[in-house]
Amino acid sequence: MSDTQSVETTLEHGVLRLVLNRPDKLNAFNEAMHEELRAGVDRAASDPAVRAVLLTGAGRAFSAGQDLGARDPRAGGPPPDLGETLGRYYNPLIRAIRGLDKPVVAAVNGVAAGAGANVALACDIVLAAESARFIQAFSRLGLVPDAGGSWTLTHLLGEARAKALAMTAEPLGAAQAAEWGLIWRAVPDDALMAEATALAERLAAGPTVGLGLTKAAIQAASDNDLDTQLELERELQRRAGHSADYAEGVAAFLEKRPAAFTGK
Ligand code: T3D
Repeated sequence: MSDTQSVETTLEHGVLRLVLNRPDKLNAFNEAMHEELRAGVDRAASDPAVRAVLLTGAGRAFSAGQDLGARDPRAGGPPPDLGETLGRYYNPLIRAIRGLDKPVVAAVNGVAAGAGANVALACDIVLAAESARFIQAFSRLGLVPDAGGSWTLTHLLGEARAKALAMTAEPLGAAQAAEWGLIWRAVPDDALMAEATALAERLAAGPTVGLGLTKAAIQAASDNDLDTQLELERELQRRAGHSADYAEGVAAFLEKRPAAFTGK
């Protein structure tokens, strides 16, 4: 069921599918799209029926980043406070995706530019159509990478590649992005949605508590030393061990049958 204009939202088989839906603007972010996407992520957090999220774009693009139609300097007036937009929309969105205790899959169906690229890269598992490109378009406008891009690129690729991508704004193809470890996998265009849906449904049928804790552990690893991370693993494993899905997983193993996880 579609319930919004700028982001189409459907829930099926435990997967909340969020489709950025401004295809005539290559799904560029305006305020309405920000608000609807944020509402979708918030629903994923609060609705126990949601056990995974799939984020993709309508039409030929994933997202071209900020809607530049709302940034026309020829309209006159003082320069916009771009820090305000980041503080109000992009930063909370990235924090919400990273903080969500459920898996988020991105299916990058076409070009992902500027903040559009970095929203995709904030997701937990990123699949991209072979024809898709990631463009750190900011330098073409005199801006810096945002939506977490300066952090994500540097953590995943290292300074050399992060700086080159950000300073040149050269498009990075999906296959190269996968080879460099920026995304999980490049997929033939006509197979993308089926593969991404199957992956999201598989995750949605998984041990949701354990997957959420796994996400938290891996995200924390970038900033922790080994001792701190070992202590974190101990704490998270204690919590995972209290989940119903852990009991089910062990029972299923001992009974030589597939586990039927409930997400609890
Ligand atoms: O501002 C703040 O609040 C700070 C936050 C900033 C975050 C950012 O994301 S800054 C970066 C903004 N994004 C860009 O700079 C990318 C701009 N777009 C492009 O460079 C190109 O469109 C693409 C490389 C993504 C795709 O090129 P192409 O040739 O496939 O398509 P196109 O012809 O350029 O675009 C198709 C239509 O989408 C076109 O509209 P038209 O002429 O058919 O009516 C184009 O104007 C529109 N479009 C594409 N990107 C945007 C956009 N409209 C508004 N905003 C866009 N970002």
